[in-house]
Amino acid sequence: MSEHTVSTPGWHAAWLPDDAFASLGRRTVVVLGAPGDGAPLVATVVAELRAATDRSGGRLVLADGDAASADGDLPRADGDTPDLVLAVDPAAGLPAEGYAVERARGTTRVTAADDAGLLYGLFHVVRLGEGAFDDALAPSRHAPAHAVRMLDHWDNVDVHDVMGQVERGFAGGSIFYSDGALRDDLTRVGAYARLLAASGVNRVAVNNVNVHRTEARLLTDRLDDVVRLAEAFRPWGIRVHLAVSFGAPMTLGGLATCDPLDPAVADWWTGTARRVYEAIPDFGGFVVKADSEGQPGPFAYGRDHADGANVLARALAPYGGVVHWRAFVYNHHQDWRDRKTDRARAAYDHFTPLDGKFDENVVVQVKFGPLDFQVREPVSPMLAAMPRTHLALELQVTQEYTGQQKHVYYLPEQWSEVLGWEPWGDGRTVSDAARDVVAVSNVGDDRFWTGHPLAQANLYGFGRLAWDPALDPADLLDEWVGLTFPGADPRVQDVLRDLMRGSRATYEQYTAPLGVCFMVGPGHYGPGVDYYEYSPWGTYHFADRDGIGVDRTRASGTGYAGQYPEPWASTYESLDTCPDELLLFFHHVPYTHVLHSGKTVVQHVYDTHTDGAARTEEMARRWSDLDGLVDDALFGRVRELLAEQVRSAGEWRDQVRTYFWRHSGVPDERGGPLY
Ligand code: GCV
Repeated sequence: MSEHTVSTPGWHAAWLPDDAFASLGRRTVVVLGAPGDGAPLVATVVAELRAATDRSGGRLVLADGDAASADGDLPRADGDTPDLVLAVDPAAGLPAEGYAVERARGTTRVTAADDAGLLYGLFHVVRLGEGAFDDALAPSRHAPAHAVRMLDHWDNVDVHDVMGQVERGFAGGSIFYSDGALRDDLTRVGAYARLLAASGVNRVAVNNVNVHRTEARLLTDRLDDVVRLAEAFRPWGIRVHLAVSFGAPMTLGGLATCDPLDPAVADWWTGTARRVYEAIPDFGGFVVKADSEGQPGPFAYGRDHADGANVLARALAPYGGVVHWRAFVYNHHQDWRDRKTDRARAAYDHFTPLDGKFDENVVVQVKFGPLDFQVREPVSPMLAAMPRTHLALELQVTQEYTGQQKHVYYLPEQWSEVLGWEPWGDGRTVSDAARDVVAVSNVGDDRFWTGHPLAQANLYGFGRLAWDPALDPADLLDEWVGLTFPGADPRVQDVLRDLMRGSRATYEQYTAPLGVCFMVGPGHYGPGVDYYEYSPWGTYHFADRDGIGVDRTRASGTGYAGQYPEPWASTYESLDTCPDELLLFFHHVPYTHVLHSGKTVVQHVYDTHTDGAARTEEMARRWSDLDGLVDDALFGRVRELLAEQVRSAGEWRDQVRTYFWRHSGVPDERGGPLY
């Protein structure tokens, strides 16, 4: 449990405070053809509208008729022209989950493809606030870029000895489980589902991909727990997935093997999937971490990952379920003396030879970079190398390496860069290459949901970017501020812009420089320049008195740069063209190597660390301007965490600067302290 967990009931409203519905709630709203037509999400929309209009004095009218009949003459609400009409119209030619918004003759109209579209259309109107009723509102059509927008929870049912209740969780315990069991009261899960629906998320995997003993049983004799979770998510259009262990036929089924090509193993998965669907007809599917960091997998039987994924996929196929099979496969028993093995190469080397061998309902889930959710690493080349395989891009909302929800780090800035990156340099993006977008959740039972209240913006931003990767992170930030702090003093927006825009760049400045990865201490928090350097998990910087960085070129290094298509293979291969921010990821260079910026590597490190840490002090000062302008508890929490960020950034600054000084012997030309 974090020190922030409160025992009293109640939680922060995040981006759905009642006031965010005020513009809508004051109006006369008509829902056409609802409810009771077998579309449960329409009932959710009606309940939201009823609550909003009751609170703010508006009026809700449920009218008969379909959307088409209302085209000319909008339904009258006892003589009034309605301000807002919402209707599902399957004939409107909108993509699944999509909706259109237009305004004419004093009425705003939301036409949805289906009931999910109606729900998303409602939240669109909420986001617009008064703007939804402005005659200047331009007509617009909306549909998700990605059909599957999923959050993976790394929640354990039992508290794990090392990883706790939520692996890499920084916001208290799990909102699902407590003390070895599903919580009795799932009201908060419903509130969470509502927040997710308002951001655009439509799938949730409810347990850790490291599937331990108790958690494995969610698939079988603890399935009732998953049934209850599915019930809590269903009214919000969210389907539930389960992380399962590849070893389940042995550990749960009592078989002597889990060889994917053994017919008894296939039968076990078939029977198990059937029972899951009998209990949860809209179950989403399985998430699998196999042959990865000690989890069982097909390698033990001389089989490959396609064999492994397909046996599960065939069990799910009759019901429309999918397998998200993770590509996070690498050797975590490396020898730092071995300079050939390169963790960055591993996923590509294992998976790309299998392109085209995965069944239709397998989605290979790829972390955005080749290592592990670092502040700066190149985009994984695998995302461009499996054209005959469905891929999911995996992001991490929980800030494992990015400040653990103690540091302000507005992740959409980084995700937007990843989603929009063009692997072939020809306009096609990562978002085009990945069918699904998935992220590890940052939520816990903390009253602010995310520990750091400002980390709520990351959760919100994930859903919005998964829906529309072209959204500008700066606009998304304003949108989140507008919803979370409705009617606040304009200084709130100014300060939050100041703190959060560019916060990824600030974090990068004071932590691992120029694409060197890890450099983190135990638990992946705080500086540990050599902490991983001689460990079996990989070697990340090879610093000595002459230079630093990993040679990943084809010419003289591990060859990783050659996993990219052109133009990137050549761009990264050459010192002349490799972008500064990734220099040490791809090249080993002397400390005096001159960057494109004109600075030497070592002076760049001195300067960025000094400036980045100083910036956190400014951030803390800026926040103090909001005393009295935002909720006291929220103000206090952020102030406390900023103090920790300032402390931690100072520690990073001093350790990294001193490390570079002691290894290079080059003084800081600006003359800052070195120890
Ligand atoms: C769930 C990193 C994390 C692990 C995590 C793993 C993964 O290595 O440190 O806690 O395990 O990624 O993504 O499977």
